Amino acid sequence: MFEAVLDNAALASSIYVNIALAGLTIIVIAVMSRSIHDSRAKLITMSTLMISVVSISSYMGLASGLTIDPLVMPEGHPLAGQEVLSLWGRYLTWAFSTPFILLALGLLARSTTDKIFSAIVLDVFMCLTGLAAALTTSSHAMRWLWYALSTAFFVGVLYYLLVEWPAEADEAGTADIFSTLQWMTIVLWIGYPVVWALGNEGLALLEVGATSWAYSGLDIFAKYAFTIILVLYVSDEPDAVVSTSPATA
Ligand code: RET
Repeated sequence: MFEAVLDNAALASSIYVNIALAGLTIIVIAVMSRSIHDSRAKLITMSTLMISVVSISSYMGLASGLTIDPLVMPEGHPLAGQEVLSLWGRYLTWAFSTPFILLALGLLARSTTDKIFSAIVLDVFMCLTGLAAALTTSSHAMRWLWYALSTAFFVGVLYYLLVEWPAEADEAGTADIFSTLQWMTIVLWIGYPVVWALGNEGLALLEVGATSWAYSGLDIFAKYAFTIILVLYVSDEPDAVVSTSPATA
């Protein structure tokens, strides 16, 4: 599958641009983290750094063709009987990268361990059932049933982002930065199921290169821009993010 990627300029660029940006983000954050000393502020920073560590590995998997396969679509799919290129490694590796986004947001809101844990479990299963939707070739209906299950888990994640964590961020004194990152996350994350539905694996309105670029574009903002915004805030080490809680300080 390595050649199949190189032969398609849109597909190849959507992958290589992200390898470069993930690498750059890792270097920038690693350098910035040297001047952050509080352990809690550092944990938030390291959590965001891990997003790019997973991302560069994920895109290497795609670039090498290791996590891409041609799948024959079942009856009922717009491309039934034809081979569709599935970049299934994306869905698998989201299960490792998105928890770090939620961990960073949960820590920023000073949420409790049980809530962060629940949001992350729902998120991991959202990604894994999304992977199942992409890999199911036995039945078209089953592909969309997996999609529906994944969406149900996503609604659970949105509950934490929209209801639980904003209230906690308010109390913690991080409401301003939290609401910026919260809305960025909500809007961008809703883009992923939309791209899946419109992309070559769903309704096939977009071909493989356009589908991949749509995910890559979302990734650039949901991962690297998110990371930079959060670490710029944390690097000031404001009272609201350091180890001693504002209430006991
Ligand atoms: C899928 C398809 C099935 C339905 C839903 C999905 C949601 C995916 C999301 C992905 C977010 C990914 C991010 C990656 C950054 O590393 C699996 C596309 C609901 C929300 C932020």
